[in-house]
Amino acid sequence: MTTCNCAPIPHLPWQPRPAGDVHDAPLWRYEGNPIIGRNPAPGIARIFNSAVWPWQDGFVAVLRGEKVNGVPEIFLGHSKDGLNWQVDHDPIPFVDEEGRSFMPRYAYDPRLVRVEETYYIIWCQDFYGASIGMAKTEDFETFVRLENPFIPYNRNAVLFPRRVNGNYLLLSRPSDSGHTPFGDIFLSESPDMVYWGKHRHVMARGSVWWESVKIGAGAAPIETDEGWLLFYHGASSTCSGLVYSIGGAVLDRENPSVVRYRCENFLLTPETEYEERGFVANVCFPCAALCDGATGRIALYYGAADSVVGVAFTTVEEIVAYIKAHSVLTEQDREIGRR
Ligand code: BMA
Repeated sequence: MTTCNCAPIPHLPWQPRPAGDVHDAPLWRYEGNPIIGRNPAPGIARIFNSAVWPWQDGFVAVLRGEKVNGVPEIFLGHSKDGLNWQVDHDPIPFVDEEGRSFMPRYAYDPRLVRVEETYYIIWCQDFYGASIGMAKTEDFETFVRLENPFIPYNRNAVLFPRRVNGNYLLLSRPSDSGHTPFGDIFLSESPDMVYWGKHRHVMARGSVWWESVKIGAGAAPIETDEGWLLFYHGASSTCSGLVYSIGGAVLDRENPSVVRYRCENFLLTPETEYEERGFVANVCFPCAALCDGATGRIALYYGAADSVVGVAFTTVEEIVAYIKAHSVLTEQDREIGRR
């Protein structure tokens, strides 16, 4: 039995797997999806690829809000149950170290992770080209920008929820300036969240069709006794554009650039109306996975069709067992990722 190292989240949203569910992978959609629909607040046309974390007696979210002028910004959301959300009407007011307003020109695909007593928000933004932006907060009132960790072009940065061997760990996906037709996941280390190095290759885009164009880390990894459970996205090319599915892997606990298990099957692929139809069709894009340490239940938050937010459920035990049972590793997965 696989166990996790997560704190209890007694109020984690949950729905059991529906009887008669015919999906191969044990990851099932919330029946009330989408949980955030279109036009959720004045001036915001769509909220999708967004991340959630427990906060006080409820949850807080960093939301990718596409404004009615088309510019994406990050908005804060609050929820008691993780399913019904109040969305702030103004973007998060980021400041610099001196407290002066320091807003990104655009910001999208945010992730949210607590490490020790600090909450970090990590997103993609303009840095003379698409790259990674970061900020920290301790109270969800003051949000202080950190130095950008990488030069362009880079996207899909995901922080680990604890230091490993004394260093912060950040996954990212080096890219180009457009709709990047390639992409592998890399790992970088930092002693202070400012200087990043010891870069390692983690996983290449896959040899199977659903992740053959590019992959990118999705949710902050969940620590289990088998290793770090990582939900990621994989894109494949079709006659009508890219299709984004959700995949799963388990990374080595002490050396996370080594992949221990990697599922050759997708865990979830667009098939509902709200995933197949929208601003960008056929997208399931995971950004957060919350795990209740008491039960091993997981709530996975994902953007659907670049239009709305959905939730899916699984358990640590079931999903790790499925990933292990269908694991196919390449030489690049197994190696430490240094050349
Ligand atoms: C990627 C990112 C995501 C988006 C996806 C599908 O390149 O921009 O934000 O969900 O494309 O459009």
